Amino acid sequence: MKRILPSIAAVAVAFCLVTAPAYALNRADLVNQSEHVVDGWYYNDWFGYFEILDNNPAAAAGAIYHNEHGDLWVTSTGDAGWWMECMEDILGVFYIVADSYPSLHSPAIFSQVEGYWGFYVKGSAPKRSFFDYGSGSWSMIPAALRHRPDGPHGPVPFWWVNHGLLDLSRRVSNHSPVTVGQLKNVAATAKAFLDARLDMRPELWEFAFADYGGNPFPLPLGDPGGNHGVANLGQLKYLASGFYRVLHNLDGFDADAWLASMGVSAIGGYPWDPAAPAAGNRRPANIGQLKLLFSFPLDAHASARVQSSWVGAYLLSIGTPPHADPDGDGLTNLEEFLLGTDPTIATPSYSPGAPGAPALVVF
Ligand SMILES: [Ca+2]
Repeated sequence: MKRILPSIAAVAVAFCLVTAPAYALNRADLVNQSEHVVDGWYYNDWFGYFEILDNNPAAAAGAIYHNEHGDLWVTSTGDAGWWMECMEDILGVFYIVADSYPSLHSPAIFSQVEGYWGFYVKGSAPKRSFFDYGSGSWSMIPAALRHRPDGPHGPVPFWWVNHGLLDLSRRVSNHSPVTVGQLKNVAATAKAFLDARLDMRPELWEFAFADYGGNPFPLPLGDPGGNHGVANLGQLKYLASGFYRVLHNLDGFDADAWLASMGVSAIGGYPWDPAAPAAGNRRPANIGQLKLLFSFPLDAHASARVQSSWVGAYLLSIGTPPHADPDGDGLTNLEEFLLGTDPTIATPSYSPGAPGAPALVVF
């Protein structure tokens, strides 16, 4: 930090020439403008979650861990904003003002990503997109920068936020019990996410739940009385089971490695012991367990796809050889399943340029 402080002061002076210094804000002011959530964590409407790392909220300068930006050293600018320096020397230094955030300024003399007025796209972590007003182009910050898409309520992936599963302004303890309504809402949303993300077919959900009680979807959401009851571990495991069958049959996503990073061992493909005494299933499920089971970070694994070998296993289970072509149209049963065509009726050829080929419509 010491090496940049004199230069920060110099630029702060430069800024003062163009932005009249009405007042000075330091890190303690940032803390005071935010709501204390839990432990060292704070939250405010414009900047989101951050954690102070020195247990000293009154410090005028110091480190914070920000939910999306990572480790930052925060100092005063001498006026209405803050200097925030990336402590891993990747993002450089940013000048941030509450009224204009997520627009921010990175002076060229410090920044390793070119000096510019940029616009940070909230929620674009871990890739973290910035729009450079100077060049009129987008830039992406390397995902390697330390980042965890969580907060005091974490771990939670961004698809939870993007699908409205999490109200970041509310405090919920991981030890709170889960209601049946919350469990159904999370499971239904997770299914909708996977349906869109993996182009899941309904038949694969049937297959995924076949060994663990049968496909529960669509869930009976309209049950106001029951929805306020406390969900138990058996219900949680049942609803999560099909998801883990799907997650363990993806290319491009290692479910076991992800669980291991969370401190959980998968036993027989499930993040719980299937041989555990059934009596334990009547214990209440808590919010932390719900988040853990449904917080698979697929939005960070863009290449993840359902394995064709798993689809083939499903086809075999219903007596349809995956590589056979009973209608002789040149498409195997596996290909027809993935295309959504009927494997018993020859699909018209649609090679590019063939007469009558369907046009590709781009919206
Ligand atoms: Ca065929």
